[in-house]
Amino acid sequence: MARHMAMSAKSEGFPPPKAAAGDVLTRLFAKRRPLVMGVLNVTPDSFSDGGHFLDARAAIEHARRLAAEGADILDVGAESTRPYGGAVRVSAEQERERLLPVLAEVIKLGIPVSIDTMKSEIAAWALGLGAAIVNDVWGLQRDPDMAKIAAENGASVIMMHNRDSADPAIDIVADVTAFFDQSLAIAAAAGIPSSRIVLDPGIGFGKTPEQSLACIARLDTWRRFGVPLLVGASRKRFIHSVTPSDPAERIGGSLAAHLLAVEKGAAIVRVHDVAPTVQALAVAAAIRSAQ
Ligand code: HH2
Repeated sequence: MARHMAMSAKSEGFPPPKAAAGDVLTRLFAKRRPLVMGVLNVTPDSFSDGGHFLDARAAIEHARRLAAEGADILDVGAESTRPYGGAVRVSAEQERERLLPVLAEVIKLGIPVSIDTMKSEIAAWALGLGAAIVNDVWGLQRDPDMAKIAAENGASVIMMHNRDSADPAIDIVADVTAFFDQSLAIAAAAGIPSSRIVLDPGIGFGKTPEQSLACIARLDTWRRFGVPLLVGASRKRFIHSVTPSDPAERIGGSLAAHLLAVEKGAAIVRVHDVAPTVQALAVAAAIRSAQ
């Protein structure tokens, strides 16, 4: 899109290191600007948009809208991760049933699709349909077959930090770093090349609001891993801790968080509100290149 062209190749964190030819990430990063991943939750209970897109027609329509608004990647999930507790685990069968009428249609839109799942069997099925990326909110550390499935299918993987519960007493940056070390070791052992890896500190997952803020503020710490970083701050509760607001009213906070994340090295932002994010990133890039 024309507005994307205003974005500067000099944006922080670009080009991301070590991408091999042929990988979906390589093709995406050839755009030489931060990427916008649009969220499609085919769930009844997601924290900010649960129930909106459980109907297949509504879900496909929403995916079209995200694409038209400039999403670079569509992240499709059918089990709420419920970062704030109260998650209702769904069986693989239920997850597949929700995805079945939606996923292939979304893939047909021609934009790379990531599958947001904690289950290797769902990942394998989605990759078979043509999804290109596995988004694992447990960083390959929960389902023992996840790394193997990603490796065998030549998929890219988003490895997100997570904890069963928040502990305000810990050094969250050290905890995330140790988790990334472990996830990277699992990926390497399975034969996933670093050109197919994205790391994500998991904003809101097993973190106090203060720890989520710290993960964005200190994002540049994890540049040393030499792989692209993703931040998903969209509508999350830490925004409410700064300015009390319902999830749908957190767009301003989400934009602030994602712009600062990009300044600190995020190569991908995961958002519900694609159009305002694309605009904010384009304006920020135009200002940067006008200096
Ligand atoms: N956040 C959510 C879900 N998946 N994946 C990555 N990589 N990073 C994130 O920050 C992330 C994620 C939570 O947001 P949402 O999908 O809107 O909610 P829910 O999990 O309740 O469906």
